[in-house]
Amino acid sequence: MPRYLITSALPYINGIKHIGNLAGALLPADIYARFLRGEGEEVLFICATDDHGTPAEIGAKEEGLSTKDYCRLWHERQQEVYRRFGLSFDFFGETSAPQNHELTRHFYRKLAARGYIEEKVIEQVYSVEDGRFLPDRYIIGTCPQCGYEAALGDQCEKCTALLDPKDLIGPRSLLSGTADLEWRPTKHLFLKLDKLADEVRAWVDAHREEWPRLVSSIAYKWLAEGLKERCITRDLSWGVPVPLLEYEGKVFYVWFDAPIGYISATRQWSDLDPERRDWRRWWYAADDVRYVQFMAKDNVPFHTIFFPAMIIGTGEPWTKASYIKGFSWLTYYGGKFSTSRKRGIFLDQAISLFPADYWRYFLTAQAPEADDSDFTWELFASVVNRDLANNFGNYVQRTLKLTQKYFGLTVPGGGELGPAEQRLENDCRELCTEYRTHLRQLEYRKAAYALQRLWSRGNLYLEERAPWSLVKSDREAAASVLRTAINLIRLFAAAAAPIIPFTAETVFRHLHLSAEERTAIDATRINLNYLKPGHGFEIPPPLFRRIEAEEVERLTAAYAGDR
Ligand code: B3M
Ligand code: ZN
Repeated sequence: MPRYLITSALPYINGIKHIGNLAGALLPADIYARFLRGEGEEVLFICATDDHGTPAEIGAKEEGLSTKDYCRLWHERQQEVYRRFGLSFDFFGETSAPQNHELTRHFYRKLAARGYIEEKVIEQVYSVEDGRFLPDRYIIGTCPQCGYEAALGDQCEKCTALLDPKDLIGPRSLLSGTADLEWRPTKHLFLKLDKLADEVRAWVDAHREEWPRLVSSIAYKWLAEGLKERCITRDLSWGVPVPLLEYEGKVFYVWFDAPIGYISATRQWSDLDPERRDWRRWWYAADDVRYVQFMAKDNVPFHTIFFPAMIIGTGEPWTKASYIKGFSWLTYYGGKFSTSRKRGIFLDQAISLFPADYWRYFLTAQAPEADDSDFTWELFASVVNRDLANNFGNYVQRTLKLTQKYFGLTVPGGGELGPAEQRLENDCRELCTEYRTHLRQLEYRKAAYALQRLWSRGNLYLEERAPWSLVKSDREAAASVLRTAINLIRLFAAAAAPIIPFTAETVFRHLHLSAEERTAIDATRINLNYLKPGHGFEIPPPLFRRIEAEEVERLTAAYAGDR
């Protein structure tokens, strides 16, 4: 039986992320972790802030803080927001931690010792007006591959091509907008990806059948372009310093130390309790670990090529990804979310507008899996109203209130289960099996669809058996229907728990369920006669509220940005 190591792409430290970041990495990773824990699997779910690179340096300057203080502040703020969204990391670390500095230097030394690092003097962009060398990300221009006009010097976010600032057509400084850029010579270190290409390709080939098409196609596109040596150092003061005498003022490229952050965040976790936790057990010669990574598609090249090449180059048995779940974009009214243009919805705003579970459910049902998925407030409201409020929420209220009205606040006794209940149980068994299969296979839209059909099946049962009229002619039979219906609530909440954990918790509490009574959705354990007559319950407040048209209008106007 494998153990499951789960990581979500490490969010950049600079500021609160938007709901697209939640949809395309953090949330699906969390749902998977919660689901597997519920299935009794051993899981370690790790994330961290990606602290290095230019975004932190620039952000700190803007806020008048030292980069260190800036990172501490935003790390805490991000952690707090993720907690409010119910993200159940076993540990949320930071790539600026000493553990990451140490491990990054270790990777570098191993790669250098094995001949995969080369030093070169290169011409680098110096901006006279800005008075500094410009990191690749601060040079903007037209992508030579696809013609996108706002490509950055390291990558075109439209076509995902990895770029060099030299490739850009019409380059300008992103800081000042100046086109007065000079090339000046400076020394840098390069990772010889070309020498590792065959081994990386063999590794990708070994996974080609299993990985989602989105992921393997990006990997093969990259391999087809040919792997070239890649600069892994930068002229910056914030980052992991290069441990060489003549490299003062230079640090490792953020994409060199960030993926190592997965490992070192695990080490941060185990350093807190070394008697009971062992990071190596997950990361080093860990043959029984199934490692699943979650990320948006622009991160895929780094995880299918660059990081595995680094690992292979060390010659050491670091854990490589078994499965990579890549996501397309969540768009906002057909366009991109934009932090700089304040377009879209940031997580702190989102959580102040609606409880976490509304977002968690919506972003699962509309997950940008194979294709981009478009956010509109109309769609958000219609999914919340239809699936959460009208379907699941109503079912719970209706069932418990009817029971209270006719039998009081305990599971009613009497009556026999008949063919309708048998059919119901069979259907639930099938739908739960389907749901669990989709979650195992990381198919989020399909999983949400199965869940929604499971809830509908409950409403259908109520309609079919109509306990409100049955009670007049056959009180015992009505009791058995409502008893079954309450048992269904338990099943519905247990199934939904990985996706909407807060609501599931509310339901469990009101049904007075113990910890072990809160799971059990595998077909062999489904039992609609589990909660026995006399078991007490309370009526929860309405689980979800409907979002009406005026509110949609108000939100649409308030979150328009400059579109
Ligand atoms: N911070 C990019 C991003 O947030 C980058 C991911 C690092 S994963 C090791 O999209
Ligand atoms: Zn492009």
